[in-house]
Amino acid sequence: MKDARISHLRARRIWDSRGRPTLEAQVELSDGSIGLGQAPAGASTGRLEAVELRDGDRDIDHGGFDIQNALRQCEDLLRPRLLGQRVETQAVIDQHLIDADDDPNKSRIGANTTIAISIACAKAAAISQGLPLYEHLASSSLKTDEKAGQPKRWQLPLPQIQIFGGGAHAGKRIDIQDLMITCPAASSVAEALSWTASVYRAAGEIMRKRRSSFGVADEGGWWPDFKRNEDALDCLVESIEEAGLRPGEQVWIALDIAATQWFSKGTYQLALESRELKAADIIDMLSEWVERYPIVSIEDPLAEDDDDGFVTFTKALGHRLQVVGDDFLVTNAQRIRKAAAMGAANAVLLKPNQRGTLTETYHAWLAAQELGYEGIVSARSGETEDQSIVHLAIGWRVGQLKVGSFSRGERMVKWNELLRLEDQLGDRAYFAGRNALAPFRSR
Ligand code: 2PG
Ligand code: MG
Repeated sequence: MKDARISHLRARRIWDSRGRPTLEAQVELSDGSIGLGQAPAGASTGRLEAVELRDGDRDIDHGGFDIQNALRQCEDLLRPRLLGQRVETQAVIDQHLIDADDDPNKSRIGANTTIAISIACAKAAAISQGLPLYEHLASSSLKTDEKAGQPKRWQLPLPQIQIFGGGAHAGKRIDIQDLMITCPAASSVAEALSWTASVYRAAGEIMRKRRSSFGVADEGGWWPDFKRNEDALDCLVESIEEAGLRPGEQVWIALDIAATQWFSKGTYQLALESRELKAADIIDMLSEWVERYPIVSIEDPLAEDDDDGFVTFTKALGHRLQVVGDDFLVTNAQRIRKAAAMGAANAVLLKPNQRGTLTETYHAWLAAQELGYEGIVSARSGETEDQSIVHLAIGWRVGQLKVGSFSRGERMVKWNELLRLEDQLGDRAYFAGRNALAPFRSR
């Protein structure tokens, strides 16, 4: 690589898919390469996520969501530290960001500030080297990890795609947050997305025929209008069948319960059905669903602090189901190690802004691999046109990718990028398909 160093760093306010302010970082190198990085934002965030810096005062601009403070951190604190630095090794540039805050959770400078810069640096470095981002990410992480050898063939992740969006993304209209499908039996990304399009359309038709509301939730899934949570699951199975596909053979269900959102004063509250449940009741209810529906993956079945519940659930169902920790593991290598020691969960959601740098996200993925956990790179409910998570999944060889539903531009740019890369890579890549999911590998 040429001796390219950061010559300009600028952060600006842009707007995310919920119309809220977010931060875009622009990094320019001495050879003229420019990288842009944009911070996504969650709605159902884990207590232990790295801190998103917002101005916080509801009486001032944009309901407290503005990011003037984060912009100042970039200008006053990070810019002087980063100017003149080289970017070809991501771990080195990210260490500067990590060192700028005494708090590993980045409460001073904000993980939204650092993730935007971290991504912008990776993109600028890729451009400077004339490499696609996924290839730069693979080779840049190689230097810190000998296991990550440059793959002979790239792996394209299996998508998890939302059909109905509930919970915090749909005014709690139903309790389950994400009702998704995954198509491990498809032969390619193109086929998986084509099946998904048919299911998404069929679900929309069913909602229209029932004269249910047919707007969309935050991530583009149909706005749910059901009396019981199970009605949504029944409707999802019906949509798969209406699309001419076989549930449990071609298309499977993946759920994000986001149970932290249900937890209040020591119990789990299902608002839709006016029920109050204990952890054991939730486990019974989900076990029943797993018997009745073709469910292959459940994310956050219990609240983020319910270690015992997670362990019991994983013991009961972990052999036949992917048990994903999102709020529970917060993309944190330490939390993953602790969970593995307890026997809680068997897969981790990887959200770069939950930690604040690409390198820390990668370390979470390395810890997960060592411990035999699956990985799913994930977008947030508040997104931008940034496509870098698609490249992360490919470059780091993560088996699955979750970016919300099959509508709205901020989602479709990512699915279309994955399709584009499948087409461009041809024989140099293969679709992860069934191999991405442990329950299918052991069958
Ligand atoms: C999640 C994500 C995406 P949010 O919980 O997995 O669905 O939601 O970004 O609001 O945390
Ligand atoms: Mg989640």
